[in-house]
Formats: sequence, structure tokens, C-alpha cells
Amino acid sequence: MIWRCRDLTFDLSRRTLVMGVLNVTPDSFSDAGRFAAPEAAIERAHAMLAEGADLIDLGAESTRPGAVSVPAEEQIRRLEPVLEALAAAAPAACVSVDTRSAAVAARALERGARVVNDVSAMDDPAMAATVADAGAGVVLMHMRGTPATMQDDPRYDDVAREVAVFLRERMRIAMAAGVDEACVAIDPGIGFGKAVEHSLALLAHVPELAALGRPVVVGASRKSFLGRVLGGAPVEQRLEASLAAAAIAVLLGAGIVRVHDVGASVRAVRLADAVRAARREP
Ligand code: HH2
Repeated sequence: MIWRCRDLTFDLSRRTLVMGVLNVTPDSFSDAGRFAAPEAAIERAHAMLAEGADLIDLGAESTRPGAVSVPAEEQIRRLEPVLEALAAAAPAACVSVDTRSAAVAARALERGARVVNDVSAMDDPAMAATVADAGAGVVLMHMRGTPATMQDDPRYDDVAREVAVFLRERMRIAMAAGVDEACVAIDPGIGFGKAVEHSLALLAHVPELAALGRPVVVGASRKSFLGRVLGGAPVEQRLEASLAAAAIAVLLGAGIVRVHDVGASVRAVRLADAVRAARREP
């Protein structure tokens, strides 16, 4: 399976990609404010690349439950110095921009980003054309509602099936608007309008999403469902469960994991890759 992101083509049959999270926000659910200053963010990006990150997922708008949206101009103001520094690095880092705004995505693509990570799976009507024109990679993620309301008693009859139906439809819309299928990746949106049992079911049912024929992104790192499974562990005690979740996702067919702890995740994922490669086809 390949994933095309402008001038880069990733071969996911060889190994899982690790996407390092970098939030240049004052209010993300973990690392809040730590990388809001451009110098701190740029240093963090380089550290994650040195630890083996394949992509840096740069976000200027928190999407934690209850978060309110950040105007496009403010997102761009937060992103630009970091994008410029990463584009100038040698070799240039592969940056994905975590935004729901086509205006923000367009500016980030001008500044060298190669992927748009859209947690709304293209609710902005201008997003598909923006991605298509740049030949950028895109992550289409499932979310129920908006960050402001998504955790208000989410209900599903069959969460894995409903998420797969939604993602198949958003893939169809993206491709109808000119996005190349080879550029598309899909994400079940763990924790986005999901109760604990929904996030667990989505992890367990990664094979059904992989069956849609595009790389599956899983972002379980440090999320609250892990804390709940561990009997209330706070965010700083979720590393081992995050690594376990990444390894499980890879073994079940995920192609990309979105993580905060890059070095540890790379080591966990390499083992999962090796076990996956050792499996005899049934
Ligand atoms: N999770 C978060 C943000 N963006 N994108 C994708 N594709 N998949 C995810 O699971 C995902 C995502 C939430 O995590 P984080 O960025 O750490 O927090 P915040 O949204 O508060 O900035």
C-alpha cells in the first residue's frame, strides 16, 4: 500500500509510519502550552525527527472535548514560523497540518506542508479542492459532532460499521472533488464523540477499516479511554498503555500511528511490524 503526499510516496507495506504530535496551542489536552512558543516547537520537532518520526503533525487548534474553534488567521499566525523553519531544515521534514480550515490548509501547503490532517473529514467545502490542487496527502477522520459537544453522551448501534460507512462516503466525496485515491488515509477518530467502549471497539475493528483499501491512522496516544481502562490513570501515567495501543493497532492493520512519545512508540511499532511480517497468510 502506498500513500502519496505531494513529492513523497510512502510505502506502508514495508513499515508503519509514526506521526509525532506537535501542538502549538495554549490548551491541548496533554503538553498544553509547552510548545506554544515557536522556538520550543521547532526544537521539539527536531527532537521527534531524531527519534524516528516520519511526519510531524502540527496543530494550532486544540480539538480536545469542549474546545472552541480558533480563527484561521490565529491558526496561521501560530503555524507559520514553525512551518518555515521545518521547510528550511535539511532534509525538509514531512509536515502534516492538523486543521479543519481550508484557508489554514492552503497557507500551510504554500509553506511546504505535505499532508492535511482534517479531523472533520472535509466539512469545509473548500478543503477537497485545496488538497487536490496541491496533490497533498489527506487524513479523513471520523468525528461525531464538534469538539465542543462531541462527548455529550455519544451513542452508536454498531460503532465500527457506522464509522466505516462514514469514512467510505467521505472518501467518495473527496475523490469526486479530484483528490487522488493514493493520497487518502482514514482514521476512526478515537476519543472524538466516542465513549470508552466505542474507542476500544474501534481499535479492535481496525481490520474492517483497513478493508476500505486505504492506510488507517490510529491516534490513541495518552487519550482518556486509556486512563479509564487503567482505573483513572492521569495523562502522565498512560505511556505503556499508549504503546500497547499502538502495537495492537499495527498488528491489526493500521499503517500510521499518531503519537506523543515518538522514540518509545517507534520501538514498540518496529516489533509489531516484525511480528506482522512473520505472520503466515491464512
Ligand atoms: N487526535 C487529536 C488531534 N488530532 N488527528 C487524527 N488524525 N487522529 C487523532 O486521533 C487525533 C487527531 C487529539 O489529540 P491532541 O492533538 O494531543 O490534543 P488536542 O486536540 O487537545 O490538541
